[in-house]
Amino acid sequence: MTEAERFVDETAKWLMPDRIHWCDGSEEEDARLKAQMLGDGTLIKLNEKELPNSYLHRSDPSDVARTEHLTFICSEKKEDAGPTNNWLSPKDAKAKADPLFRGAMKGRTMYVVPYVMGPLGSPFSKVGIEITDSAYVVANMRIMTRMGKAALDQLGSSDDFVPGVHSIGDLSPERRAIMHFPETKTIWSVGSGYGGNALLGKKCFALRIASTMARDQGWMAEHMLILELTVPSGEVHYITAAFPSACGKTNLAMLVSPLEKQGYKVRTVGDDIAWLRPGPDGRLWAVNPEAGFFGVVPGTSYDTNPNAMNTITHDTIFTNVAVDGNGVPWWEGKDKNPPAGMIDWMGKPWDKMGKAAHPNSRFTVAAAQCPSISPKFNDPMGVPISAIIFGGRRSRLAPLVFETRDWAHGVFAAATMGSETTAAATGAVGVVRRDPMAMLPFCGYNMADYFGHWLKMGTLVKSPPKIFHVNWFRQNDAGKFIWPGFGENLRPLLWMLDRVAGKGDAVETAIGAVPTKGSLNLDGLDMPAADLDAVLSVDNADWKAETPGIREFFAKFDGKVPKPLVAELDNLEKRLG
Ligand code: GTP
Ligand code: SPV
Ligand code: MN
Repeated sequence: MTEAERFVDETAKWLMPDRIHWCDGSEEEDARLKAQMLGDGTLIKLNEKELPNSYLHRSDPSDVARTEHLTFICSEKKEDAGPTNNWLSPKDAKAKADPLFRGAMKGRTMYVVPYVMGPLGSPFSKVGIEITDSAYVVANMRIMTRMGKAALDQLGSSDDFVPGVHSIGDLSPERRAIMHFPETKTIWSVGSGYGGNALLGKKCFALRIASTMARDQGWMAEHMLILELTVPSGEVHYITAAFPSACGKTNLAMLVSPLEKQGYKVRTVGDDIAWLRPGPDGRLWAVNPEAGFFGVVPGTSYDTNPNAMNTITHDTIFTNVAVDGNGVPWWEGKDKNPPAGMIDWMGKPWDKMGKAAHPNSRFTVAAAQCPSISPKFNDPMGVPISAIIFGGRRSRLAPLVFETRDWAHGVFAAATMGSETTAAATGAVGVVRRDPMAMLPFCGYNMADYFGHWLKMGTLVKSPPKIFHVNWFRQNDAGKFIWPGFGENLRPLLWMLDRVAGKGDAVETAIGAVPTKGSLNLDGLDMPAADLDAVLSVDNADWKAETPGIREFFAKFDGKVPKPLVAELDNLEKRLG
C-alpha cells in the first residue's frame, strides 16, 4: 500500500462515505460530474451558444467568501502562529474537528483529488491530495491545478504530498473551520464549499503550508501575480506584484498595453500566487503554482480587462453572478445596460435594490484559455524577476508609485502596508488594516519570523530585485479614482524598469523616490496636470498620522519584529520630522 492509499483508507474510515472515487482528471470524468451537478442543481447551464460548456454555481448565501475568523493555524506553540493568526493546538483542533468530520460523508461520494502545484515535472512543483465530498470542488480543482493522473504519475510511490481533507459538512458557519497543521503539512477544512476555504491547493497549500516549507527551505510563497513585459529593444522583464485580495492582481497581470505600437507588450504568467527562489545566476526566480484563474467578476469588462473577458467566453464556471433570461451571465461593471428579467446571484428575480452579482462573485477558468498567457507559463524553471511591487487600496495617503531605498526599506514598506478591506473575505468592507505583503490572511506562521525570512532572502539572492509600492485607488474629494488604472498601469511599470536600469528621474520624499512628472511615459494619456500632481503627492502630515498605527502593529509581536525593520520605522519618523 502506498502512503496515498493509506491516507485515503484512513480518511474513509473516519468520514464513512458510501463511495470512493479516485479522480483521473479526464474529460469524460469532468463531463460525468457536470451532468450529475446539472441533475442535482449544483450547476446551472449557461447559454451554450454564447458561452459553450459554461456553468453557473450559486453557493449557499452564507458561504460566499473566505472566512478569516474561522481559519486556524494549528501549531504546537501559539507563538509559532503569531498574533495575526487564529491559533488552536493540534490537540484542540482535532477535538473540535472530529465531530464535524466523523461520518460526514455518509450517503455521499468521497472524491480523491491528486493535484500538482507548479508546472508538471518542475523541480519546484509539489503534490497535494485533496479528499472532498464536493463535485464542484473537483471541477474547480481540475481547472485550478494539474489534477488527476498526471499528479499521481508525478507522485509515484513517494509519500511526499500534502494531505487535505475537505467536507462541505452542512455549510453552516457555526460548524465551519479551515485548519492548517504546518508541523505535519496537513489541511482540514469543513463547512464551506467556497473558493479559498475549499479549493485546498490555493491559499491553504500554496500559501499557508507552502510559506512554512519556504521558511525552512530558503524560498518564498507569496500572494503575487507574475507579469511579463517586453520593451521595444526586445528585452523581456518579469515583475511580481502583491496586492491584497480584490485589489487588482488579476487585472494588472492581464493588462493590455496602451503602448503596444511602440513595442511595449505585456503577457501573463500568474495572477494570484508566486513561488520564488534564488536562481543559480544570483537572481530571484518565480513560478506560478496554479493552472487557472479564480478571478473577481464584478468590474470585469471589455474596457477594464479585455483579456479576462476573452478568457471567460467558454469552458468557464461562474460562481454567484446574475443571469439574464437567455442564460447569459451579468454583473455590476460588465456594461451599463443590465438586461431585463434578470435573476440575481441568490436565484431570485433581481429587484435592482441590491447587487445583481455578489461583490465576490468569481470565474474559474484555465490559464491556457487566456489570450495573454505567457509562453513561459509552463516553464519548469519559471522566470527571473526584475522588480517586486507591493500595493493596496488607499483612497488617501499612498502615491501612485514610489521606489524604496534598498531591500530592507522595501521589506519595511511591504511589512507595514495598509489597505482597505474588500468583499473577498467576510466582514466589514473599506476599513484600513495593516496587510503585510498582502499575506495577513495567508501566512502560515508568526509574521515577525516571516519578516525575518524576507530580510534573509535579500542576502541569499546576490542581486535582489528593487522593491516598489503602488496605489491605483487614490480618490479626489468627490470620491472618484484620480488615476485611470487598468491598462494605464503600464506607465508606472515602465518607470520602474527605467529605475532598475539606473535611469528615470525621481524626487526623494520621506517614504521613498517618487517619479518626476516628466519621467512617466504618458504618451496618449490625456490627464489633467493637477490630477497627476495629486496622484504623485506625498503629504508628510498624513504619513505622520500613519506611523503610530505601524508602531502599534509592531508592538503586537512582543519584541519579535526584526531590529532592521524597527530601525526603518525610526528613520521614517525622523525623515517625516
Ligand atoms: P483576488 O483574486 O481576490 O486576490 O483579487 P485581485 O487582487 O486579483 O483583484 P482583481 O484584479 O480581480 O481586481 C479587484 C477589483 O478591483 C475588480 O473589481 C477590478 O475591476 C478592480 N480594479 C483592478 N485594477 C484596478 C485599477 O487599476 N483601478 C481601479 N479603479 N480598479 C481596479
Ligand atoms: C483571495 O481572496 O485572495 C482570492 C480568492 O484569490 S480565494 O480563492 O477565495 O482566496
Ligand atoms: Mn488572491
